[in-house]
This record gives sequence, structure tokens and C-alpha cells, in this order.
Amino acid sequence: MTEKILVIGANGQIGTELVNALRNIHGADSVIASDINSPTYAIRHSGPFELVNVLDKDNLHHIFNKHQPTQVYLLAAILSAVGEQKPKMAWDLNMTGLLHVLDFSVEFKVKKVFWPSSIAVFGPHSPQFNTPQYCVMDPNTVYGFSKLAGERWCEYYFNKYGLDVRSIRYPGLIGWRANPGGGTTDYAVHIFHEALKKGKYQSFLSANTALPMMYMDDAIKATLMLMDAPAEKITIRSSYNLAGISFTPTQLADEIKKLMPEFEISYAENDPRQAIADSWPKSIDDSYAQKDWGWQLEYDLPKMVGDMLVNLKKII
Ligand code: AKB
Repeated sequence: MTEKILVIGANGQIGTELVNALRNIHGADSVIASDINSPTYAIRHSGPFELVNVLDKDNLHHIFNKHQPTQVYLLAAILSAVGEQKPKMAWDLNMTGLLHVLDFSVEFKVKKVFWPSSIAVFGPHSPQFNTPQYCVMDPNTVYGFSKLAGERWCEYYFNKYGLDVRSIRYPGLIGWRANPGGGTTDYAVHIFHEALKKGKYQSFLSANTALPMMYMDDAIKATLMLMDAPAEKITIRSSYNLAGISFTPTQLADEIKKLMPEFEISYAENDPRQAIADSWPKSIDDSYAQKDWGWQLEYDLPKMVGDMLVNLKKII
């Protein structure tokens, strides 16, 4: 059966990469990219595009009706750092947007829905190392508790309406094709841009702040693996932990220095994102993803740094 895949929030960090990966697999015309903003060059030139605001119910309903998608990826969200500046707006977009998409997916009999969660669902009382799938969760950012509530809604729609909704708790994502949009882990992308442009970078997180991160190639691979897995293999309908690689700004800078010995890092003080990072896990246990759908990480820290620098150099 031919798929019709609607990607909402296609201009963002994940969307830019995912749309291209999906178009390579299913063909350009089978993947409708959509976003609240006009399409980026890469998205516009690779296939169809719709302007969509997930909070505008009539507009979203029209898009579902027009395209009759078989799969929907909802990527539109406000991330952790921006969410603290605009808490009500973050809650509204992250929550109401999700509920609109879940409702229309039931109404239009969408076969599979993907929605991203985050390591931000954990909080200061969650175990910090090797954080398990199931544990105390007390997120203290609006982004974090909107993602946790969203996970509960996803599981609820699966149990109550049989909607095949699947989700991953992404770590911080690092890629060269698109910039991140206002998260706490953004330093791990900015550092590469500044290294190549200026040879130095001031990290807004402190030297020894360890966080779980993942190279975008691995994140896209995991997303497609989860979406391709047979439904009976998916034992978690809230969201799967995904570990990635855990490192500190110093460890990342040291790895960059191996390829760019002149690179220098310094550290800002009193950045509000530090408190957010301190409330998140330092490393994650993703054994459920490994067991249920065969997840295996490909990029470790040296491989990721090498690939980022080689590719970014070509476009900077
Ligand atoms: C953020 O930093 O807000 C995101 C995330 C970890 O979900 N990158």
C-alpha cells in the first residue's frame, strides 16, 4: 500500500533531516512537509509543502482531509530553554497541538503516528545515571512536564482508541544540516559552528555538565526503526528511552581539539539553562529499545565529531 506521510514541523532540526530520509524511502510526493513558517530551501525543493498551524484546528483538519495521511509525524514543539521564557505558549503548543493531531489521527484512521518526547521528562529526583525507563519523574520545566503529559496522552489514545502511536525520548540531538531551536543541549551544535568560524566557543553550560546526546543520523535511524517495527513488538506506548552518548562540554571540546588543535573553549556563568541541565539525567538506560526493536547506536563521540566537522566545513 502506498503511504501518504504528513510531517508537521518540517522546518525544524529533526524535520529537515526526517523529511529527506522519508522522501528517499517513499518518494518525494508521498511525503507532505508542513510547518507554520514558509519552507526552507531544502524542504521546498525536495517535494510538496503545506503551511500548517497545529493550533488552528480548522486549518489542520483541512490538511488531514486533503491528504488523508497514512502516517503522521508531529515535530512542532517549543523546547526547554524557550519554554521557560514562554511557559503558557509552550504548554499550549506542546499539549493542544498534540491533542489536535491525536484526535484527527483517530478521525482520519491514520495508521501510525510518531511524536517525540525527550530526556526532559525526568527531573531532579529521577536517578541521574543510567536512568531507567520506569522511575520517579518530576520534571520542573514546562517543556519537560508537557512532554510527560504528552506521553500519558499517547498511551491513553493507544489503549482507548487503538491509535498506533509511537514515541522516543530523544537525548540532545546534534546534526549539521539544521540548527536546533532553543533547547538546553543546543551548545553541542553551536560549538561546531563557532569552532569552524572563530576557532573558539563559550559554552553556556559548565565544564563538567554531562548530558545524553545523539548524532542526528542515529536519531533518524532510530525513528525509522521504531516506525517500521511490527506493532506487537512495541511494548511501550508512552515513549522509549534512548541513550545516545553522554559527555560534558569539556569532553566534547577535547575531541574537537584532536582535529582542530587551536580550538579554545571557555565557560559562561549563571546561564539559566544550567539549572535545566542539572535537573536532567547524565546517562540513560535504553535496554527496552534494544530488546523490543533491535536498537543499536552507531556513532560514538569521536565518530560524531569527525562527521560533524567534515560536513559542516562544506557548508559554512
Ligand atoms: C532541549 O534541550 O530542550 C532538547 C531536548 C533534550 O529535548 N534538545
